[in-house]
Amino acid sequence: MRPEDVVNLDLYPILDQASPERAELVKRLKTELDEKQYVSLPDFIRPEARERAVADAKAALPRAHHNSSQRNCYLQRKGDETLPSDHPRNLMLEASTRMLAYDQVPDDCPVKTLYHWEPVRQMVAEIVGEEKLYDNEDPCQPVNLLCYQTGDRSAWHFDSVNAFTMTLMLQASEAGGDFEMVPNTRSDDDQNYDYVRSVLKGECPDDAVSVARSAGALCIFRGCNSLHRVSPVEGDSMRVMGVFVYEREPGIVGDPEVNATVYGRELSAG
Ligand SMILES: O=C(O)CCC(=O)C(=O)O
Ligand SMILES: [Fe+2]
Repeated sequence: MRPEDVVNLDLYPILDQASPERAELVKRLKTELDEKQYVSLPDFIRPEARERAVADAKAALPRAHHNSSQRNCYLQRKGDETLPSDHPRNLMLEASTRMLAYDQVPDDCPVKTLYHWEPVRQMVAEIVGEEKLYDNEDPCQPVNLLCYQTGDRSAWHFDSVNAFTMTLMLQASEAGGDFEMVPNTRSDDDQNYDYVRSVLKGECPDDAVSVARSAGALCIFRGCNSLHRVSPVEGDSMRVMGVFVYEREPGIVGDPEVNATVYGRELSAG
């Protein structure tokens, strides 16, 4: 499929850099991201492209890496014995997801077509306030298909490395699978452990916003300082999410240890 047939250009006229419609759209989305820490772009891809990507995910699913683990919200599997047992670093939460790495997704899958298309990359750059973004060049990380079957979930966490995260809902679950976020749970210079603990313990449910995600919706969020999770998926429909990583510099590849954990890749000896 051509990129023009993947992206819904009727709703998102991103092709003409000079058009006032595009400028207006990007400005609105940037303001929303700055205010809420997330912004959702409904019907960003066309139904045929979405269906193709779901079919690709289903075909590759037997090779997916099943991540099933206890971890804290900093994505660590080990706590810190020097801290109290109810310190956020010692609160271990259960997560279970099925991960398809970039090199397990067919090259003509619409999620790759979209990711590598300059008009999308440039639109995202402007929304997140970067002059320019680059594709990640790791064999595993640039584009993933993250699948959630019945009972799968992602536990409260902060995203570690990236200033923003971009996801695309390809297929929603029948029930559950809600993306929830507590905006600005911490800041760059304050870990805010007491508040983080309250959220992890379920003591402030009203602070979490549930981000509506219909199939086809693109979401850009700042997950570094805002705790977020995906509630357990219910029903037979697999929740399929495209996850995209753009970089501020060219030539970025991932950390082999991260790839071992997230994608189940062997760490080469030495
Ligand atoms: O599956 C989702 O909606 C969220 C995934 C997530 O937390 C992430 O990619 O950082
Ligand atoms: Fe995340």
